[in-house]
Amino acid sequence: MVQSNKSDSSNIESGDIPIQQLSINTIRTLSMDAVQMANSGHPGTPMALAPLAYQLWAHEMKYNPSNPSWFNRDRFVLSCGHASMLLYSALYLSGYDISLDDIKNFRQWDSKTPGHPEYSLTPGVETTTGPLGQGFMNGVGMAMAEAHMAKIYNKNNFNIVDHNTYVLLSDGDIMEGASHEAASLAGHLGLGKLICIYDDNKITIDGTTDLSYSDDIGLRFKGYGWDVVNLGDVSEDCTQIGKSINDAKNIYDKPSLIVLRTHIGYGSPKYQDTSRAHGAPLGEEEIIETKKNYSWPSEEKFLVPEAVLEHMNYSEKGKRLEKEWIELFESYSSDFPEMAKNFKIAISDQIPDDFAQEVPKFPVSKGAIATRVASGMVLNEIAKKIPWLVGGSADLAASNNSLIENSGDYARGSFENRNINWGIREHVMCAASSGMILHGGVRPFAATFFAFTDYARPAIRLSSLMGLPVIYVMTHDSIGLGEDGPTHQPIEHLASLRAIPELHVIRPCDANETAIAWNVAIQRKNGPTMLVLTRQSLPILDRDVFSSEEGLAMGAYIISKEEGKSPDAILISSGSEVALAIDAQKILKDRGVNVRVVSMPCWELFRSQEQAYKDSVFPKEIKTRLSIEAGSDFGWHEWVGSHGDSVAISTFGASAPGGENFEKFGFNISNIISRLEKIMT
Ligand SMILES: Cc1ncc(C[n+]2csc(CCOP(=O)(O)OP(=O)(O)O)c2C)c(N)n1
Ligand SMILES: [Mg+2]
Repeated sequence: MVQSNKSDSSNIESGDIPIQQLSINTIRTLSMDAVQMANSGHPGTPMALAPLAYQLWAHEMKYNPSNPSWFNRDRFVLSCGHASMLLYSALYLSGYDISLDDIKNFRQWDSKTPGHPEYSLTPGVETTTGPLGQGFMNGVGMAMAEAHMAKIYNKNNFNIVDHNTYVLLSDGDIMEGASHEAASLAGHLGLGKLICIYDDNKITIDGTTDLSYSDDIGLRFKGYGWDVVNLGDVSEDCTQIGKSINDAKNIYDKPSLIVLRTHIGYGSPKYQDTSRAHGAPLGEEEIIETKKNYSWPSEEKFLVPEAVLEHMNYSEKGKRLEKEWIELFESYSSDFPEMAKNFKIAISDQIPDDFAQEVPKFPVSKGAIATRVASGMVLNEIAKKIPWLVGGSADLAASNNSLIENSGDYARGSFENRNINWGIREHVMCAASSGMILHGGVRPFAATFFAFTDYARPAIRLSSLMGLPVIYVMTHDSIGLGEDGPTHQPIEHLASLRAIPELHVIRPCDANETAIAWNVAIQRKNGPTMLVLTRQSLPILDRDVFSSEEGLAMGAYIISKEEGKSPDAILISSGSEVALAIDAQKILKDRGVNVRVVSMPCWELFRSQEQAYKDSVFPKEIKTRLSIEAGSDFGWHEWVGSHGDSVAISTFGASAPGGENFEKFGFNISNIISRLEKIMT
């Protein structure tokens, strides 16, 4: 660090400091000032990585700040989302729709510059990051989507899909188990367009990394099949950084990891290379001393030299890049009109108008069929209509019925295929599915056993937070799966997933509800849907006798009406227990108890209905309500009320045949009747 006594504006204006260094120091000081003003945030990493950010946004990346959604832009993911001021400073200086006031509003209510980057809030932010490791996995999905689209749509000299995904990784990102899934999959697939930079600063919150970590990162990633370059201690050397990025751009068959030794809190006399620089404002005095070290006017705050704004503004270049691409796309359209049309449909996820009519119906004559099996049949019909639907399972494709029959395996060299073999990697499966949607041009589904949503919950939560329409296909949904036993039998899962805001959890009761569930999931564009499906066969309900399965779209509907004007009680059920509730209704009728059966496959959809509809399903005066669902009763009070009760499971399941489990856990007519009688008296 070169010490300088000059610390007034004359120094900045004199032209003594090269524009590159001025730009880097602007990123640094903006980050320090914003964190200080917010009195919270993470200054140290933006200070250290300012040269890298400068090099990426000013020289290496292809983007158009005037149109952040230009399809062929490079994607940048700040996996270590806590360093958000690095991203905001870079986006502001390169000309995105972010003002200096937005920077000053860092971390404030309703600002464009939240504590951690949030997708759709800030132009140029490609994904929401903060939980370490997630951004890495999203980036893998983006690169997978790019490879898929490039393989399908690029023709002759028309590389209409041709861009890189850059991901910035911190020690935390690399330590998280998620990084193993991400790196292993990316290496296996040979995602050459994925370029990750590891911020090797040897500091985390609790101190130096040697407290908890001594991996040989180069060896680890080489083992995964990556190209690894250890740049060493050159974090101030933009030429070397630029060269390594260019080398990485020219590697097409392997993802790249650039390991860059950096110094957190760079330039801070007291805090450089200490964890103190990680997550707290430096303090006014330390900022003054640090600015002196940068030869920066030490008393000035949020100083942005005109020359830097001019130098870093990428608008003209960005517009030119996009224009060139539009011209390329126009020529492509005249040579390959059908492909161009399909490309546009795919990137806008344009579901055909008549799609709902194409969803299959299952006649009662088909006999009993598991909802997972029905799902597989529906999926294959849908896949014909929506060729940009891709997806797969975490090594349970046959059990999840998640194979698209007329397509092959998505793999190195055959990225055009639609069946993704995620391997036993539920977490990256879900997070990369989000990444694929964020990239655009594909609509992914992700499948595993319902109990193993636990392995992917952080990614499912983020897809909900971002409002991404991933479709989760979760089979083996209860004790009904049988002999595999309690490790595999979901109990609290329905409740815990229903607790995630914006996630639609749908548990259909038969094959026809399953078909409607798929339709509802496909049509939803502003958030994820989880289909919760049985392993075991379920009867197909005769819709000439019972209400139409279309009721699923309302979240809950009267599937089997009471006799006469008003019921004595309401049985509310979902999935495999609905048929049982209907059987109980018959027996109760013989005993002179007149009940209504409500199929309630999706709480979230039902909540969004008008009050009048909700009251028509659950009339306020009918307080005798019993829910029947093979899972925790947590949350059911919302529907059964204080007079109601729940036939549910409050322990773990058991290893036994599914039918026996149901019997033993009280999912039988006699228990339903006795529980109902208790609340009727
Ligand atoms: C999954 C997860 N666990 C914990 C945290 C809290 N946290 C934020 S940053 C961080 C580690 C900081 O070290 P590093 O990732 O190396 O970032 P640096 O301080 O070097 O910028 C932790 C534990 C988190 N954001 N996400
Ligand atoms: Mg670190």
